[in-house]
Amino acid sequence: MKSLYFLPLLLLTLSVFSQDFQPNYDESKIPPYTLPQLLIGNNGSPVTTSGEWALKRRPEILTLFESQVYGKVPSGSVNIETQLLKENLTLNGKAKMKQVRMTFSNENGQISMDILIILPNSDGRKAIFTGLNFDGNHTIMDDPNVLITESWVDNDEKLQIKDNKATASSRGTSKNRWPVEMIIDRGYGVATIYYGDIDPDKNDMSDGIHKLFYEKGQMQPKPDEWGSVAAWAWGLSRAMDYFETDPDIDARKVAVMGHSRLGKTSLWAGASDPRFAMVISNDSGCGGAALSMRKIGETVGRINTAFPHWFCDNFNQYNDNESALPVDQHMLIALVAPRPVYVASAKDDLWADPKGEFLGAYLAGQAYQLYGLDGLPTDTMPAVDQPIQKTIGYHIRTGGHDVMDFDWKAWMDFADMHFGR
Ligand code: GTR
Repeated sequence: MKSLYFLPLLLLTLSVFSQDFQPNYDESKIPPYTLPQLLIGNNGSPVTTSGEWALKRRPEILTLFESQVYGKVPSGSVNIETQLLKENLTLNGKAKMKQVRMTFSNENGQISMDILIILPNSDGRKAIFTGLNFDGNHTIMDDPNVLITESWVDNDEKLQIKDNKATASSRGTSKNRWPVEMIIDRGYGVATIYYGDIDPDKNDMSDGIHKLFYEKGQMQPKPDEWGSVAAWAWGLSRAMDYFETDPDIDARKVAVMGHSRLGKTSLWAGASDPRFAMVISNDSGCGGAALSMRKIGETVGRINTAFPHWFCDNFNQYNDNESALPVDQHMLIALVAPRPVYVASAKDDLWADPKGEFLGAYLAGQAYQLYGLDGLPTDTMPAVDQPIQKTIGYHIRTGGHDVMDFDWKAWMDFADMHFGR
């Protein structure tokens, strides 16, 4: 996804980052930096009330993230057709499962995304956790009723995936990240979508949802138009459109959750779509909850080189040039205010910069204070495995880059608190 305009910059970036990127993990080697001010408007005046925040400052920041980081959704439209494909009981009758297909089409083409929904088998609308998955809906549980994605998937020897086609060999292989039964037992539902249904995770902008929004002759997004993260977030918002129509779901209690690149996505989905009542990012790192200006672990230049399709092309301007950024990631988290937001880190996940993720969450607190709500109480990180849960939540757990039961338990406690259970 590289327009010619950016060719010189791209060549420079490749030479600097491709061969021997050496991540810095030493706090004492972080270059001095000055973060952009969350509560000073573009015109230089301070923002002191929630009204000024909501009406002026928040839209300014949102626009900056749209044009400089994730890219905006182009104007244009698609027809949406929603179809209930399959409905059955699962988990020994404890839960009901629905599979809903949303098909997006226009004169440029057609794609479909399947939402797998599992809800406690009892009366009443349910609060749910929704999030994208990496390998297909059929990987999150063993139930053979879950349809196998027909979309492009990455080849994977371990999962026996060849020719970019998923098969039953990968069924249930992500179930450790999706403790569905534990979630159902706590009274919540789960709704998940394979991210590749929305946009295959490869540097090819001729497929996925991007293509449906091209103007005549357009081959790739413009420099300020959406990369894959924003496309995946768009898919989550379309799922939200569906949740609003499902009588079994309480659409006012939808928590959007994601891990790693999909944690960057859940933050952007929650920032750009206020219908998500709670936002959770797990190990989201660079381009997620971590402050870019710390340049520790993964950096902007490195991420744009390794994954040129995730962000908009304008984001390349900040490769090894973080001090020029008009926003940093604490401002992304602040866009969720006053809704509850949770940032989770893992102790051994240094690539994602746990301290930078913590500081992002801590500094976002300024926006919450305007609403009289509590963010994180201090700028000192909590001990490992000791969640802090205010309107902003944070924990750093034992272990590495993954989603574990510890994380889910903490998020459900947080949801109990904020969803009034
Ligand atoms: C890494 C990438 C991270 C993170 C991760 C993932 O390779 O550098 O930013 O997104 O992938 O999504 O698993």
